[in-house]
This record gives sequence, structure tokens and C-alpha cells, in this order.
Amino acid sequence: MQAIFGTTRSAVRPDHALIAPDSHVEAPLAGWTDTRGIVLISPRMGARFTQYLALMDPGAEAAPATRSVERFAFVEEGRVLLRQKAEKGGGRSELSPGCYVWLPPAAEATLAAAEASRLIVFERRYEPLDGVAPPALLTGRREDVPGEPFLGDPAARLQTLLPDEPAFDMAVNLFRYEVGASLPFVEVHVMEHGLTMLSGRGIYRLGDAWYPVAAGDTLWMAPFCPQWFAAIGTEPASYLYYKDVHRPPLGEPPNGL
Ligand code: UGY
Ligand code: MN
Repeated sequence: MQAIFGTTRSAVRPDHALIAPDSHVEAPLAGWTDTRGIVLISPRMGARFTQYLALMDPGAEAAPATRSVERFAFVEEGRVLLRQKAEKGGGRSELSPGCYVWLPPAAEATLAAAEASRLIVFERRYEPLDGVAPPALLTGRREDVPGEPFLGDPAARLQTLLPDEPAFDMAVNLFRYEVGASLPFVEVHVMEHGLTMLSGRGIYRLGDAWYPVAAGDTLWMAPFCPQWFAAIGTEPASYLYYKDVHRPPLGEPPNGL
């Protein structure tokens, strides 16, 4: 949909942002060949994670993320080959739309596009937890994950794509709302979110603003940003979102004390 000249629904505020597709700007992504990146959320806006779109041409490759960084990639379109180094078993798997991979820091694995592919990627610095080993590489498919009624509402269903275990410091979930369904209350919480609408439409309340949102829009919610959503229109609304989990809210002690 073409925005009226000089206007956009995109809005960037201190505690939240809406990035609509009409304001996307492509740029090369470090470590990715033949790929156009669109960085949607980053520490430069105040977030503690990065969310970007990776638009891979056929044959494009992504090297592992830098040493301390974990990466979650969800295939929206195309076909991507995940190749693990020989010493890690040399496994290969094919990721089609709806498939995802979580790569631990320093994962010895690459992603290669078998055809033009579009990935939604979340990255953050992995925060180790005393006495808990970091998880190993993990892949999955959205259709294999059950959709649980959210706080008892069967019209709002949540799929939890990563294991809900202390070893994981990020959660990535899929939320699907029937038309007219909503979050049951305005949430205010310490976790932050990065979110992309995958289908449908709705209204997102962020802080004291209400935004019409539709498939393709990306939202950032800082910790404690009041948030609420209701699905409207003619088809169910769904979104993929990130949140930080399982780590002490005080953060790391200074100098390891
Ligand atoms: O997991 C969550 O905090 C989720 N209910 N938030 C959201 O969808 N904005
Ligand atoms: Mn929330």
C-alpha cells in the first residue's frame, strides 16, 4: 500500500516503535553474502537486542554470529539450508517457510539460501547462568508446536517456539488471534519485545498511543511499555515476537561481584 507522499505510519518513541514496510531501507548485513538486510530494532534505539529482515538471494550465505551472540532465524519465504561443521556432526537440514533455527553463540553452522529467501532474525548477547549449560543448536517447525489458549481464551492462542527452560534467555512465540480477540488486559512488564505482524490486522496500544497495524509491520516495546492488542478485520491476526526471559532483573553484577 502506497503511503501518501511525506507521510508514514512509522513512529519511533523513547519506549516503543512502529516500523511500517513503506519506511524500510535495505543495507548490507555484516557476515551475510548476497543478502539485503533491513534492521528494524537495535541497541541504537534503546533495545537490548537486534531484530532484522534478511533478504537472501539464491546462493547467499550467513556466517555464524559473532562469539557471544545467539541468533534465532524464522523462514518467512524461500528455502534455506542449515549446514553444521563436520566436527559438529556435519548435519544438514532444509528450512522451508514456518521453520526456524536457534543458533547458540559461536555455533559452527551456516545458513545458505537454496532460493530467494526472507528471514526474520532476532539476536542478543547470550547471558550465561551459573551452573546452567547453554543450549545446543535447535530447529523446529511452527506446525509442530501446539497453540495453547492464552490465559484461558481459545480465541487467542500462543505457540512457544523455544523450550521454556532457564538455559534459554530468549523466548520467541507465535500469537494468533481470531477477529475480535484481544490481549485480556494492558500488560506492563520488565521484558522487552520485538514483534512482526505475519497476517491480519489490528490495533496495538503502546504507551498512550493506539496504532492500526497490519501484516509486515514491526513493533518494539521497551521494558515497562504498556501494551495491548485487539484483532480486527476479516481474517485472524498473527505475530511472531521476541522477549527476554529467565534472567535476574537486576542484571549482571559489576566486575563479576
Ligand atoms: O508474552 C507476552 O508478554 C505477550 N503476551 N505480549 C504481547 O503479546 N504484547
Ligand atoms: Mn507482553
